[in-house]
Amino acid sequence: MKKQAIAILALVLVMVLGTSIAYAITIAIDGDRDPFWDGSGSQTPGSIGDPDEGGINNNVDIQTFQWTNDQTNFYFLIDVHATAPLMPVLAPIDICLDTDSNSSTTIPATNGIDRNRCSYSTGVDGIDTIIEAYRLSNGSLLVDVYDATTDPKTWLGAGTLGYNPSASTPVVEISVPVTLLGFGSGICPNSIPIVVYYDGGDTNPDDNLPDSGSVNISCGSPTAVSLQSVTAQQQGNWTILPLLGVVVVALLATGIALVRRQRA
Ligand SMILES: [Ca+2]
Ligand SMILES: [Ca+2]
Ligand SMILES: [Ca+2]
Ligand SMILES: [Ca+2]
Repeated sequence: MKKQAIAILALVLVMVLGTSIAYAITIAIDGDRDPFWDGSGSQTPGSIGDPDEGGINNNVDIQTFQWTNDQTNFYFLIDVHATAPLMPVLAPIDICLDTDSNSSTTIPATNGIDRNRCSYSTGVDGIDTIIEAYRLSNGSLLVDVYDATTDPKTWLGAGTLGYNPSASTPVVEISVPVTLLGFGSGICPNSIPIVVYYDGGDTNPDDNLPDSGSVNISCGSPTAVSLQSVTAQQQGNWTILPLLGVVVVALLATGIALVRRQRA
């Protein structure tokens, strides 16, 4: 193969790889911080910080809360004021949302535990949905999504929890289908009041983000993130198949060009 043809093929490969990286964004829910959490592919995750509280052990002390979404899922990240987060067995992380911005759809007064976790003591009202992430002693990682306006809460469905203290950049990652939050099909609020609760197991006090009031997160445009998925395998399919197709076309084109030159 001539040098020119090799150079053209290399250029095509670089262009294809660059295009794939720009659009095939995957946040793997594996407890390891993906670089996409710093922004990539036309999406910039929301981010809010929380102080290092002296009375809270740093491995259960929220430092950063981040979020982003695509058409299918909401993605959340929690980092702590320590090298790695700790999730003791059955000690949950709760993400409490006011999905309808309506204070009358809220946690009943009879459910004191969730009212307390969702920071009701400091004036937050209107929480109607709770995303609860926790792990079992057998190693299972679970995310339950609840309608919190009933007592007991009504289970709506499951999300995905990523927790791995041995990861190279350990964080807690959570994904939840937007449909479980009542979003999707054109319903995507600009503002969703939210409170995060991190239970440290036997460590008291627990951390709330914020300490009072609520953080507004945006569901944003349903196309804020393109082609995200929660598994590396799907990214491989999306990235490699089109790449193989373009490489085959490029090789054929190069071959035809060489044959034509030899004949000429
Ligand atoms: Ca990850
Ligand atoms: Ca602390
Ligand atoms: Ca904190
Ligand atoms: Ca509400």
